[in-house]
Amino acid sequence: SVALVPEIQEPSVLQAKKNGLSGNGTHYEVSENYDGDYRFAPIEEAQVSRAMIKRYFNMMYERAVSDVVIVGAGSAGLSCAYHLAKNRPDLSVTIIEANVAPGGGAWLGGQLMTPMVVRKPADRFLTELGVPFEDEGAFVVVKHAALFTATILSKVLALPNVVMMNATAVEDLIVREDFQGRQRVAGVVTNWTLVALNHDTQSCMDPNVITAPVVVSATGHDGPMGAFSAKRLVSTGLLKELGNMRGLDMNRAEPAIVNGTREVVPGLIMTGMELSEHDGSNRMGPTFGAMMASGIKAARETIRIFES
Ligand code: AHZ
Repeated sequence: SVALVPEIQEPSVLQAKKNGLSGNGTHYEVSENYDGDYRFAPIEEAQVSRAMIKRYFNMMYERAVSDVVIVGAGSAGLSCAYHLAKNRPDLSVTIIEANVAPGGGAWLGGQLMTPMVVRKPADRFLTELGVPFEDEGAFVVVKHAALFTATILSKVLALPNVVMMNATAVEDLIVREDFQGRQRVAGVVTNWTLVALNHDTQSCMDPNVITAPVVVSATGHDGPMGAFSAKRLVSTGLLKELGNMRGLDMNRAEPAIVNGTREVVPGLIMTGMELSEHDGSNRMGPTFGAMMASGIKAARETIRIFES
């Protein structure tokens, strides 16, 4: 039979020599000499493409059926992912993030300033992650919000049961009737974010799907894409109307978000500031403890569903 897709050969000795390198095809002479003789192992350009493509599309293939999909990789979504994936290594956790850069608003504190304020007792989560802070009594301050976000991102992505597709938007929810006749969220509908933003400029660009028994929505408050699931629940008739986020009140807002974190419709757990739009609770502004504690609670709720 004729191979339609040829195997890429290891860069040949000839090619290696042409590039001024010596080697026998598998063992290349490399040099980490920074004084003008730094030599890399040779590569065929297509090897780079295939190294990425096969991993990415294998990942998409496998995660088309996931145990949990987390929508949004802001402070709430990442806190949920960390607690969930660490405590249940048997569950496949798939994070979908619309932006190229995961982290949501948690690269900064408030008004584009870098320090991040976390009210006690949520500082315990920082200690668990190994993020240093200054203690101010009732609250602690991380010197730069990016220190929290970079640390939790690196820990989440290192967990073997977690994958993240960024630059990918959740465009819709899969909603099915369960055996009791109740409407149940059973997964998400995805598209590349660049496509999701261009549905008005091109003819139909159909999406893709990921099924999961539990979806955790952590898409933040209203914005270009925010409060996605809360709004979609309204347009599908599963929620009568949006509560709409109320004005800033730190003391009311933070406990309301954490204590309100729950399965808002069967199969869909909501966490973080998206809940303020769903429930009509206050915003807290630049204090992040509620995002961490709400993410952890969403993870616990998810585990409870899998254990029931
Ligand atoms: O890109 C969004 C962000 O990274 C992502 N997202 C939104 N819609 C999406 C969709 N598909 C995939 N349809 C989507 N991803 O969700 C992430 C939300 O992160 P965030 O930081 O905006 O929300 P959060 O709830 O994790 O943290 C909120 C932080 C805030 S806002 C606030 C206030 O305004 O008072 N206070 C705090 C602490």
